[in-house]
Amino acid sequence: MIRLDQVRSPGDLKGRSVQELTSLAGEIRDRIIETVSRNGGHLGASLGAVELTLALHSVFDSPRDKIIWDVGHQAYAHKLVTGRYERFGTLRKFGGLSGFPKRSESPHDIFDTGHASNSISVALGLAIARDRAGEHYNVISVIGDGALTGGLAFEGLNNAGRSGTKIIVVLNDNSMSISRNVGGISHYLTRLRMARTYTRAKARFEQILGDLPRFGPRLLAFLKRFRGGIKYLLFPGTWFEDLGFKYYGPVDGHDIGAMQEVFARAREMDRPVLIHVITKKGKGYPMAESFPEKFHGPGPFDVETGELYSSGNTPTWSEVFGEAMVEMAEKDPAVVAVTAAMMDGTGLSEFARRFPERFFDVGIAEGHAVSFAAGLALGGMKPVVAIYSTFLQRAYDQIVEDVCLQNLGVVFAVDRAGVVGEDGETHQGAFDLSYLRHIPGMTVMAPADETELKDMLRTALEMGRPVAIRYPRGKAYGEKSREAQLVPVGRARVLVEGGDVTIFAIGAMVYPSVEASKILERSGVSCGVVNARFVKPLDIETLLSAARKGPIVTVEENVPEGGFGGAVLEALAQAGVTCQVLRIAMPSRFLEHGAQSVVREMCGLTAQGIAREILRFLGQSVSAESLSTVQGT
Ligand SMILES: Cc1ncc(C[n+]2csc(CCOP(=O)(O)OP(=O)(O)O)c2C)c(N)n1
Repeated sequence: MIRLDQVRSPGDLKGRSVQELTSLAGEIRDRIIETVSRNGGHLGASLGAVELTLALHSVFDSPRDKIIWDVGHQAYAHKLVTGRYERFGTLRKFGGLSGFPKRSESPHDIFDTGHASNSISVALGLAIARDRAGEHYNVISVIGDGALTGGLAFEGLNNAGRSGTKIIVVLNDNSMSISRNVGGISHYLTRLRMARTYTRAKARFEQILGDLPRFGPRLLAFLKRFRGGIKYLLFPGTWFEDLGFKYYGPVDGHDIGAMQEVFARAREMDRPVLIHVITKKGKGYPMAESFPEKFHGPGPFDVETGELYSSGNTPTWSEVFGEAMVEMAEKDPAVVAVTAAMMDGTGLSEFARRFPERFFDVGIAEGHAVSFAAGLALGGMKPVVAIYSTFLQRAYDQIVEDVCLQNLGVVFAVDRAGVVGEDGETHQGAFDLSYLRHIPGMTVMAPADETELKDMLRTALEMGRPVAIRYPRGKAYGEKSREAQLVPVGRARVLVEGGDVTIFAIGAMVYPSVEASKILERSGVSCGVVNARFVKPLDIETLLSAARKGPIVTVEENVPEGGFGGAVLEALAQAGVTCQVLRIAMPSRFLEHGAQSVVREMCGLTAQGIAREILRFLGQSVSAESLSTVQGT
């Protein structure tokens, strides 16, 4: 019997019996549960894909054969059998293993994934390049039924099927996205799943037809002449076959032997093959099987009880947004919410419960979500589209063409904007200010605290034009909540008066900037702080009056290019004002994973980091003492 700590590479899985691999699956599960319970992570998907991973790696020959994991959140078992067992305890920690496949981490990670639905397209491109080069490896896309709701997956299927290229798609169907999967495709997969009973049903059907005295036998013969015959009648068209794929399934995704057989058959075929594998999300950890949403991507938890370790009572930004949505919806029946498979993550669960007819989970379909919201707005509704900053990148064209060009009243609640933390590069909300700010007609706001988030949501809903409100992951500041008020559009708020330098901060960087000004004061620097509130339109008047006094510092959680600091520079140039400007922002590169606080610190996006940068900028010496004065505030 091989133990997990003896598996150095997938080669060690070759020739092992199903019994050995099944026992290894148990060990892998234990290691995943133990690690995720400490570090947080994508538990359910990874537990569900353990046998699938072992079957793939025991049949195929990675890294010669290329496995592309869609989203990549299910790839923990893959990491464990591809030489990363020892480092697995560092999963998602700063400097440790990434929670997603990373080419820089292992030759077995063929492609950096994190965003859903692209694996078939990537696999097809790779397969065509292989054929052109006269090479003969296999290319396998492993895609979930949730990821299959994304339009990009269909574009991939459409072209892969048509091309006739040798490519294998493993559809890992657990009938769950993060929440229960939605839409017609999900419904269709359920029907295919039912085909397990097809053989029995077919025999019964043939018997019934055969028994019918006059037309029965003739109808039976007629049906059998057609491709798929009775199967098509009972399960109209295996759509994948119509697209050009050889369809195998459904296969039990926890039966290693059964999967090995089908994978070996697929390996020998010289055309597109789709293998439909049925798995259970959270398999092997009863809590995760029973509560798949909670255990999709939990923070640290107690393995015995399944209780998540609490991180205090302060609400998260998403929770504040969700509460505000309920309040707005209570007052205005036109308010509706749209999410792209992130009901819980965006804080909309309570809204969905209270207003099921006004809540739309459209699946992993950000582009569709935005165009759909445009239609809702056109028809007189007030849609709020809640999407994470990085996932909204998928809908850039729809924001430009379908919303802004037509000046429609769609509100974008841009969650996870800024440093995201453990999910790393693919999930950092580093670009939304840049990709939203330049679109004509778009208003871009960022609240400093939860009261302001509620005020901004109310303001945006009253504006009847395209508005984006962006806020980060994690805890808000614990401000007392009150009735939402209107925010004067394009007006900043001066929070601290100061003469030597003025910080213009946006969103979650406002309070750290206020703390930084206190640190600077102790170093003898009089530092004003302005809560900019709007990236667009900018409060030019407040900006110019500060610029007349001295240097300006902008602080934002976005890359500097095209962000808030860029807007300030442009406005100053436009006004013909020459003034020293320091931009403090996320770095101009893809930012690695790690705890949000650690990564923020590394980027200097903390009170002390901001103060340090400003002291350097002003040419003053930076002593540890000067920076430590207001710690704990
Ligand atoms: C473009 C995009 N939108 C949203 C997400 C967030 N997300 C991560 S996993 C997931 C559900 C994926 O479901 P499925 O593919 O069925 O995999 P499962 O978790 O069920 O194994 C979602 C919505 C994402 N990664 N990418």
